[in-house]
Amino acid sequence: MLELLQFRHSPYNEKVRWALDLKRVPHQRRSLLPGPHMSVVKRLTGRTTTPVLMHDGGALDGSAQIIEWLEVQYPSPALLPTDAAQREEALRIQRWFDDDITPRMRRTVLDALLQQPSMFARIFADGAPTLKRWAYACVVPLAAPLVRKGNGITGPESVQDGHRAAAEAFDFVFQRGAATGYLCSDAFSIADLTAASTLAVLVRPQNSPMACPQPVGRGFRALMERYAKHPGADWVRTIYARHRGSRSDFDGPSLALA
Ligand SMILES: N[C@@H](CCC(=O)N[C@@H](CS)C(=O)NCC(=O)O)C(=O)O
Repeated sequence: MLELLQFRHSPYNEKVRWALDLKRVPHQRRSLLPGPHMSVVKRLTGRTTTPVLMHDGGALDGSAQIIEWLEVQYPSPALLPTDAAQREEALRIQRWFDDDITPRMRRTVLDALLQQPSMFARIFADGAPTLKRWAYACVVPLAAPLVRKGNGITGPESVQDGHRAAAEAFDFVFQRGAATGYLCSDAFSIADLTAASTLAVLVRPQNSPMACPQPVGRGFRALMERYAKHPGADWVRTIYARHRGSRSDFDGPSLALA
């Protein structure tokens, strides 16, 4: 049985959950807490990033690499266009989000969450046993400077840069999605899945795994409201409604789907 080691709220983890769900791949999910995850993940991959997919005794990390592997093992439905030029373009959009837009936006999101460490703890420890949630909420304020440093939150300029990345991405999906509803060709692909997973962190589509525990803190609410009326946010909601389904369960819907 495949096992996904995940953070519950993370664009890269959402990408892989979404691909697994779409392809109806039987698997289990284990939610890790940022921080304590490090020793677990490093032992498996030599790095500390999630998602990690455990398969046949091996461990794969990197959302793009995991999805590439899934695409070979579980080809249907395909996430890559068959046309070579369109496939190259879909992969280029994925790389742009993975390597540029998402890490920049993440600084702004984490900065807003860390203004209220209890909110950060609640989002990431959502679903954990009470005692674990409580212990995590005690540790997060102490670990906040490390989280900032590890994610490149060096001051107001890095937060502003995240806003520039978000604006660029929302404009892009609105403009590129205008003709067919999709970013590449006229069908859903890895480009849409990647862009929507990243922007879902700000849009928080209802009835999806990326909706967060309510109520959200004031700083984070202000951040969500800043982009809620952007037409690109409508694109994200539409893609979620059409292609994500309403699986708000982080912990193993695929077992039920198998
Ligand atoms: N390029 C990687 C990035 C993964 C990544 O940055 N994951 C974050 C969560 S959003 C993480 O696990 N951070 C914790 C760490 O780096 O220790 C991917 O596509 O999977």
